[in-house]
Amino acid sequence: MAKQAPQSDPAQDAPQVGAPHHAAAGLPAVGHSLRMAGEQMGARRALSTLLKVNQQDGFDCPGCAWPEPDKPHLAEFCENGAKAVAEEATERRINREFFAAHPVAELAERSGYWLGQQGRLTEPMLLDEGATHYVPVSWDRAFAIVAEELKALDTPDGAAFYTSGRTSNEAAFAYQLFARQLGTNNLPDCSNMCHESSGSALTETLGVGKGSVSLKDLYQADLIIVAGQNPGTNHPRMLSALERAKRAGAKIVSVNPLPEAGLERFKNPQNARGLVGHGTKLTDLFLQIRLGGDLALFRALNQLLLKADGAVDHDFIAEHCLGFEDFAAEAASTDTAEVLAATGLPYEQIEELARLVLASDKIIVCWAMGLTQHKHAVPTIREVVNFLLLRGNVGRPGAGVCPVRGHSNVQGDRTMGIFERPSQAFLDSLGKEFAFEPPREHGLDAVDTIRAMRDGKVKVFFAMGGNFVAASPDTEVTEAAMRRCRLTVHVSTKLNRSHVITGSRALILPTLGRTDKDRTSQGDQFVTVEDSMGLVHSSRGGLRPPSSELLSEVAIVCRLARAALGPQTPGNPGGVPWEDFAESYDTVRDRIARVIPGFEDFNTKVRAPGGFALPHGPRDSRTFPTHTGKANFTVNPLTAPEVPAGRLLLQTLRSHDQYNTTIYGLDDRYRGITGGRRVVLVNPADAAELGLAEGAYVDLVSEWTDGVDRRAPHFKVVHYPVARGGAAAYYPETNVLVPLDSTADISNTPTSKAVVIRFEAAAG
Ligand SMILES: Nc1nc2c(c(=O)[nH]1)N[C@H]1C(S)=C(S)[C@@H](COP(=O)(O)OP(=O)(O)OC[C@H]3O[C@@H](n4cnc5c(=O)[nH]c(N)nc54)[C@H](O)[C@@H]3O)O[C@H]1N2
Ligand SMILES: Nc1nc2c(c(=O)[nH]1)N[C@H]1C(S)=C(S)[C@@H](COP(=O)(O)OP(=O)(O)OC[C@H]3O[C@@H](n4cnc5c(=O)[nH]c(N)nc54)[C@H](O)[C@@H]3O)O[C@H]1N2
Ligand SMILES: [Mo]
Repeated sequence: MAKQAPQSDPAQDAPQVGAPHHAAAGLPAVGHSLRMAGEQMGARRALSTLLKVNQQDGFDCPGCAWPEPDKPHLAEFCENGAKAVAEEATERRINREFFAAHPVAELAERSGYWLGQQGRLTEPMLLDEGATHYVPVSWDRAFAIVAEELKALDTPDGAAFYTSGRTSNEAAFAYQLFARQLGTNNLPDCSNMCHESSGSALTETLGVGKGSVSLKDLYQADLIIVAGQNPGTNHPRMLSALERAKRAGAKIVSVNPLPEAGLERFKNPQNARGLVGHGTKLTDLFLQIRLGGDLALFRALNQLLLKADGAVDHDFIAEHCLGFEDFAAEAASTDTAEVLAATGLPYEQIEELARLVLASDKIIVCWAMGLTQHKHAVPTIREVVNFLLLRGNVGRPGAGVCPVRGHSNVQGDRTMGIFERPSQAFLDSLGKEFAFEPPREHGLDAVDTIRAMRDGKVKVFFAMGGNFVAASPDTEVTEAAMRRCRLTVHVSTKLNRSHVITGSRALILPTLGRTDKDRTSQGDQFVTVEDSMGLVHSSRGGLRPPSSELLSEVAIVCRLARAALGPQTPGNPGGVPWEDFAESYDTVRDRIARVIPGFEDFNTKVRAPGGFALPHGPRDSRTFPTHTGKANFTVNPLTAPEVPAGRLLLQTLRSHDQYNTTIYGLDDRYRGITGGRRVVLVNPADAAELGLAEGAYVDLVSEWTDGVDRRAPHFKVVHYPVARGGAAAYYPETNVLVPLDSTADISNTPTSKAVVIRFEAAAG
């Protein structure tokens, strides 16, 4: 039997601190995943469900976007994937009695952890104007309310349609079509806060805003650089790929302000050696870089390579690239003193990395939030591309760019048109297929949506999944912005903070998750997703849905579209067969096949075992669909975050027991922290200078040019081997510290890895 949800809300600021681990996974990971799954689902349901994860007839793990190998292991999931599955497939339920018992004001005082622990949502709920409690509402009435509020807007741009990255391709395609038929490109998504910097940098330099490598490339690489990523926690199955690469002779370099356990040593839980032995040592060279020092590192590396004999692939550059001379001149001017200050690394380590590079024919660079969430994130990633282009490491086996995506279908959602700045070609194709004129003006991204709500310009906020209030920066500003809306709507599986910080009216629309069986009048339906490496495959849930009231995301979009756009029969301008879409996802896929390049014969190709790979010009044929038609070198002046004396730079990161804003538990096992989340990790030398005793309680106060002090109270100081000058604490508790206007140049991504803070003794 599954255990009941906790009644009380445990204190989160009294953690225990032990020694950090030096290896990831192994037997403890297996034990943790099964225990948590058993608590939420009961042992039998847990086992049968977990055996379906990432199998060809099963469902795509809602954990992360890491691809499945050709021949999946019998248990192709990881500890954290199992937690994500258990979180969704839990047997706990939230019913109308729950909402009757808890006023919204009380729920707003609860932690995100407690809210999530209550179970799956089971019926549509309405919080009416002036009401204190959510009450049940019929689906028809719910859609009528949204339609009514949309009609009352002066302009369609008064609405914003957010997407979190779990939404299937079919739902995403229908959703963006609905928004554009309504007349707006306001389609912000979690990507705006995540890998947008990668998309911006890669589109400009290579012409495709996605990674250029497959799993096979990783297995063939000579050198893999992992910068700004913690795969042991966030992409555990990547460790299996790194282990395999390592056994084939690859060298692995990790660039990180923290010594992350997963990158040091990996005990593969899928084989006996990993379960009981010492595991595989993964990292050959660890560069403990200062926060935001990566641009300086790659500039210095490029400078060294330009000086080395025969290091530059002149043939590749002459045939495929532009801008090499300007880049080379800039790189040659790199000032070593500036590099040392920005990176905090001994120069010998950078030289050692250069030697590894020169000894390697095929190189891959992997990265995640450690590179993307900085003010200079886009130039940093552009400089990574310069580094790879220099030696022709794009568009051949074993080499390329590997931005490791987060949400399991965040890449697919973008491919389907979830983007506030769609290309004209995409809009042309969409408009032609459905005989309507899509809006051409760019819409709002996540940060601009918050500004527009704050300023009263966006009045209807609709979210397809996610937890916008908790995931966004500047929590107080974002919450006030949400409260100014006329209507906030969330299509969700679980209760979260965004349901209780609401507009004048609010709706919770409960939906099926990945693990649930999706049955319509046309039989069992499956959906499709695209992984981090551009492979599209199907996902089919098998569990009985938590309630017969739930609709799929596709059905919700289609019924809403019908209610908001009015009756349109096929053949009429703008006619979309919404009813067919809702009943048969093949009919959605047939349209995707006609609108989006690479999806021709979608319904046939996706039924092949393992699905199919989307075309990728740079990878497949060294064709670069950039504005110049070539791969572009870029000039990226050296910058690094500036931190005044007496302050540290804070990065906000994930613990081992969370999925973004979903908190599974209060432990961060690999970092040795248990029983709480309100900790701040500080280097002992910095702590000594700042007078921060181990175990002391402090308030974190961020400083920004607007002069406002943003405060996160009561964090326990932990002395930890982080790079000097930086500190680390968990997201989302620290989002209150990230100023809304502190965003990356070009991509507008919040600088969640670079917040200047001071410490004040905590009250009480
Ligand atoms: N279990 C689990 N899996 C997840 C998620 C989750 O929350 N839980 N989230 C998913 C999502 S949406 C995403 S985007 C990914 C996130 O995956 P990650 O990017 O791995 O997540 P973070 O915890 O933000 O970790 C950032 C890493 O970058 C390092 N870092 C920070 N700043 C810098 C820097 O300036 N330079 C360098 N070189 N390193 C730096 C940090 O020390 C840390 O190791 O994971 C996905 N998978
Ligand atoms: N300070 C700071 N802020 C950050 C980050 C950071 O590193 N630091 N990281 C950023 C990143 S990388 C990201 S991606 C964003 C994440 O932002 P979001 O994607 O908005 O947040 P999540 O926490 O992943 O959303 C969790 C909610 O999604 C709903 N959900 C889960 N599964 C489904 C489903 O199948 N369908 C539907 N409709 N709903 C579902 C559940 O109700 C759950 O409560 O946060 C960003 N914010
Ligand atoms: Mo993300």
